[in-house]
Order: sequence, then structure tokens, then C-alpha cells
Amino acid sequence: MHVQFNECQIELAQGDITEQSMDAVVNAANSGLRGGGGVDGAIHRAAGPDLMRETRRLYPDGCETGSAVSTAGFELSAKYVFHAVGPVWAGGGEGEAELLSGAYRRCLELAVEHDCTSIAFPAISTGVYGHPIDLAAETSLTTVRDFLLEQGRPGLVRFVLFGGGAYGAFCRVLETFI
Ligand code: AR6
Repeated sequence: MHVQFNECQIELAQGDITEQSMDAVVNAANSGLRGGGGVDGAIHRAAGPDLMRETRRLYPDGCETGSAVSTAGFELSAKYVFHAVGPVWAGGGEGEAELLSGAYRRCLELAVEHDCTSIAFPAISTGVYGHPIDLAAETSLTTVRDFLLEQGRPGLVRFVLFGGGAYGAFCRVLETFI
């Protein structure tokens, strides 16, 4: 499904984020930027070893939680990878929503800085990091909608969701924006 906000669109899709032909794809990274499982493992496998080499070279100190950094996409069809660090879920009282929102917002700022017209996000923090999917959908979609309404770009934001559960959760929230 998709919803239009002025000149911009939020689209929900099911699938593998590494297969997206978008200007930028977002990685669900850890603060050390040292690779891992889930989206992170899939993106590094698909992009090839140059991605880790460039990440280590540019960001030897990693990236703080609630933010993101950019590299090239190497073997991916995306031009850029934005490595976003979401919070580990700790019950909801440790600023998780603000940190998750910050990670999405920084990726959108990077998209604007790099003149990207399209960006694909996974559901950051909802795998290994344990963020409840319904809350993550609310925080993520609200952050993206507010940014698009303020900034009017990037033109296309696609959430690429793994499995029907995550897709359904995001659809339920996006429907409330129509
Ligand atoms: N495409 C789209 N979504 C995917 C894919 C894929 N190829 N693979 C998994 N997902 P996760 P996190 C979904 O664990 O919770 C790593 O080890 C998955 O079902 O990748 O932010 C990092 O190195 C879930 O809904 O990221 C960090 O240490 C969502 O993507 C840590 O995990 C995010 O799951 C980050 O944990």
C-alpha cells in the first residue's frame, strides 16, 4: 500500500531490502558498525567486502544509537547505504521511541544531503533489538510522515518488511494517516 503526502509517497512492501533499486538503502546496524545478522548480515553479504572496509575506514569509532552514517553501496544497486543504529528495547522507559525516531530522521537528512530521491528502510530495531512491532510501526511512520510534510523530500520512502506480521503492523498504522 502507499500514501501520498504533498509531493512525497510512503510505500509499504514485503521482501528483501538488498534487492531494492533505490538511491539509498538503510542498514539496521549496531553502534560498533561491525556487522552482524539480520538486515546487517544480508546487506554486507550483498554489497561485498568493500562495504566493511569503507565503514571501518570512515567510522572507526562507530555511530551513536539514535543516529546514522553513510557509505557507498558497492555491489548493491543502491548508490548509498545509510547505517542506522536503533535502540535495544528495554521495556520502553529508556527513551527507545526517541532514539528510534532519531535514527530514522538522520537517515532522511542524509538522503536530502546526498540528493537521494528514493530511500528504502527496514523495520529498524524490530529483530534482534526486540522493539515491539506495533510501537515501532507507529514511531517509524510518524517520524517519516512528519519529515516529508516539513521538508517535501525525498520523493519516495519505501519500507521493506520481512514477513506478513511486520507488513500488517505497518499497514494498520499507515491507514490511520489517510
Ligand atoms: N530485508 C528486510 N528486512 C529484513 C531482512 C532483509 N533482508 N532481514 C531481516 N529483516 P534486525 P535490529 C527484518 O535484527 O533489530 C544485527 O545483528 C527483521 O525481520 O536485522 O535493528 C545488527 O548487527 C526485522 O523485522 O535489526 C545489530 O547488532 C527487521 O528487519 C542488530 O542486529 C530488523 O531486524 C540490530 O537489530
